[in-house]
Amino acid sequence: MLIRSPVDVPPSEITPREVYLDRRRFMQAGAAATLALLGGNAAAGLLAKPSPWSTGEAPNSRKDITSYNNFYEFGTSKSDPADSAQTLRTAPWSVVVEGEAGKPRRFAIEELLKIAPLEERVYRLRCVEGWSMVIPWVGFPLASLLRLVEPNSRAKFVAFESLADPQQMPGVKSRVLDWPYREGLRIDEAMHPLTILAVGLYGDVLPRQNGAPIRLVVPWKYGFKSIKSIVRIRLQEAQPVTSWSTANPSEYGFYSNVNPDVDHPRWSQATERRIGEFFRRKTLPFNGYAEQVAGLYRGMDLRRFF
Ligand SMILES: Nc1nc2c(c(=O)[nH]1)N[C@H]1C(S)=C(S)[C@@H](COP(=O)(O)O)O[C@H]1N2
Ligand SMILES: [Mo]
Repeated sequence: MLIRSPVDVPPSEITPREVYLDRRRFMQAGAAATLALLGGNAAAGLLAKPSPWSTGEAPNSRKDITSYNNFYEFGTSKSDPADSAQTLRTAPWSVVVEGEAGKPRRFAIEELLKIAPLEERVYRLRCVEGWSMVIPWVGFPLASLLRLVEPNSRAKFVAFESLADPQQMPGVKSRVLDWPYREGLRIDEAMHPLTILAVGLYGDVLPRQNGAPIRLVVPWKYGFKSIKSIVRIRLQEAQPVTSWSTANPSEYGFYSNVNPDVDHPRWSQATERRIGEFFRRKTLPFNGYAEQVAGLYRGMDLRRFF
């Protein structure tokens, strides 16, 4: 057997040790996550690289993040999702990516976990109700998935749908919203590097109440844009119909960018209460992400396009 000594190997063929170890750890993490998803509950670490897009702010506790939730498919009170979502079957799971694309197809969750290296993104989340949290998500850019299906020139918007199974989701039997939960983004918002699909938080697979096994996170918009437990993503020419603007068009617009200057008709949006804190703090334009995203809306009247 011929064994090449290191000096014979051209430098371009040598994988730096760090990169190699990293790659191996990512593969192991992917396998562990798949097992956890298949097994339903097993706690398994999701290895994620820290991302430069993270805020330096201290995250909320795992307890806060997993016990104070909005997920109306499981009821409308903050404790309902943690209590009732444990019946959600997260495996098998797949997401259809269809519409105005050259290569539309269905992706199994196992494939989605491998689309791009997983990153830890510590993001602020501002709910339209006036509270906020800081959450250490694990995910990857939505753009990485969309590029795989090759959007065509008619793909101006992206529509998203959650699972709506009354067998697993008791809230779907009620009429609070028109199911399935629907959301949408303009294509440039969807392709923005801050927009991620989250598959975990605090280094573990996503708890069911937070939208397992895969949910959207758009940190500069009100929390309701960050749709949970996604089963369908459609590229389309028309602006998508969304659950909240259908339920109440004067209160919830399509854009829903966090904006302290545009009040909700029934309450001010100027301040927020960070869960775990006592005093309210000022809400920042675009939830503090103005530097990164304000350019997407240049020339638009943000009172009209709220
Ligand atoms: N499918 C679905 N997605 C949803 C919701 C919902 O009721 N159903 N609630 C939204 C709202 S109002 C908020 S504030 C966030 C909350 O996410 P979290 O519970 O993980 O903090 O999820 C959003 N995504
Ligand atoms: Mo929300």
